[in-house]
Amino acid sequence: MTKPTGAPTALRIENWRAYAAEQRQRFIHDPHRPRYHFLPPANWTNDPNGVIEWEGRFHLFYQYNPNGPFWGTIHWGHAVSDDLVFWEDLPVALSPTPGGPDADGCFSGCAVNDGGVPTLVYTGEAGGRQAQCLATSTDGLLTWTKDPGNPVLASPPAGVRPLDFRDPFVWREDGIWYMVLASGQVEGGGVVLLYRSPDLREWEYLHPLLTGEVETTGEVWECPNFFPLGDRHVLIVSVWPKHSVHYFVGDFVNGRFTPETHGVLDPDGSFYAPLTLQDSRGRRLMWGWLDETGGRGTSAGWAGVISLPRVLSLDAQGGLKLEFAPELQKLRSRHLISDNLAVPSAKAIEAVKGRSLEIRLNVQRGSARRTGLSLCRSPGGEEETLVYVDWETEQLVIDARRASLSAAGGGVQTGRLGAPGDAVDLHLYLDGSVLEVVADGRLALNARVYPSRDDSLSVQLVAHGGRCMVSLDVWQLGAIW
Ligand code: DQQ
Repeated sequence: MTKPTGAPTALRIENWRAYAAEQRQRFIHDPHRPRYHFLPPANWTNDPNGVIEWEGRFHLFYQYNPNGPFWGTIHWGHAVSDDLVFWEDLPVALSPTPGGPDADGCFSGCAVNDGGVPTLVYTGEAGGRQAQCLATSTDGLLTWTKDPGNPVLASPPAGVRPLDFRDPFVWREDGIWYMVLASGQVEGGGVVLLYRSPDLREWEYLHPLLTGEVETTGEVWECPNFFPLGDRHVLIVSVWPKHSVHYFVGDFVNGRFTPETHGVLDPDGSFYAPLTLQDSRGRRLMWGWLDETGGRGTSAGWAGVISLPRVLSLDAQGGLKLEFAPELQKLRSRHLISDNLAVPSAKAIEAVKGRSLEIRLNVQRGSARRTGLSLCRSPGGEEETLVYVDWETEQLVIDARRASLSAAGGGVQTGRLGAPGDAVDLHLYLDGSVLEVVADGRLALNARVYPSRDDSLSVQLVAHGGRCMVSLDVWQLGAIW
């Protein structure tokens, strides 16, 4: 393994806090850097890992490269929050151990409470092989000791791709630990493998929980989540190499999962590798990785953002619903506008400017073919990002093709609204280069946008091919650092 040469990885908490604060300060003038999303003080992050509520506080771990804003030498970074909104940086939790089963990286995994002992279950990578490892803490989740028995599970069953065997998601049921791991079939598509254990250390393979077809859900699955929701069970998988996230809803009886509904979470976007947690209020919360898409290289000094938390639920048809966690309302620093407006074709909202906004918009069908917003808009419209409902195709669209005059990567993302009726509720969070949108509490699209002009700050309502009515609320949001 390459010895980390970038950021420190073994600082005590006071020194880490000082390091993190200094790093965050470095980026305060970067207009693309989010102000209220969690991301590491500097360098790279990808998947959220090991989210757990422990003694009333939420711990978030994350894939972290201390050596720069690119994937490699993967550690677990760590942060803690009292309220899911404000996060405090904590020292790096896991680093690769030279000569160990995680010598080349501490890949994704989860955190569980093993009879009062906080325990991380993660994938170690060494020499191209992946195996499951444990680490425990005795000082309130600050420092972690790797299990002397690592790896606790070294190789996958026959018929499964031997070099893709990762991302443990573990739960306890009737006094037994269960674990799902993701891989791909040697002949076939992705697979989620089901295991059980009395003690997290001895694992027995049961059977595949679900297998997929290459044509529909890709070659390899990653980052499985499997959990009860209402009276059903939900399986979420991330599809590699396509970077899309699929979910299945069905029943789990006698260890067998029978999916009935299949959908795509956040189609077309930069949202990947989500991890969920059931909190002490019984809510199923979900965070994902928002990848960079702007081709900025390593010059920015940071890359990757953790999404805002969403609360999952099911509709009567077994479709997955999602809403931003209500705690995020704490971010509101100023209510900029609350209005009902007729939109003839395009209407600037003078009161609203900025890239740190929450927008709630109810758009009514009217005679327009498309209704929505232009965001991050320069005064002459040279740069803008469009978010709109296309009533003809019944789609939600983010069109970022003109988001930036200089950065690469802005495309068009679409998601099916499915019989939108006469009005659609849009809930948007804009934070520097991050745009997260939820429509009608059931469809999410996420985009990264990198306007090049300092004055690309305006917001405009737009209606194409007719008129419409909208009601609108906009808040300026504060920073969490
Ligand atoms: N990222 C991790 C893997 C996981 C992938 C490595 C998904 O454990 O499968 O950084 O982004």
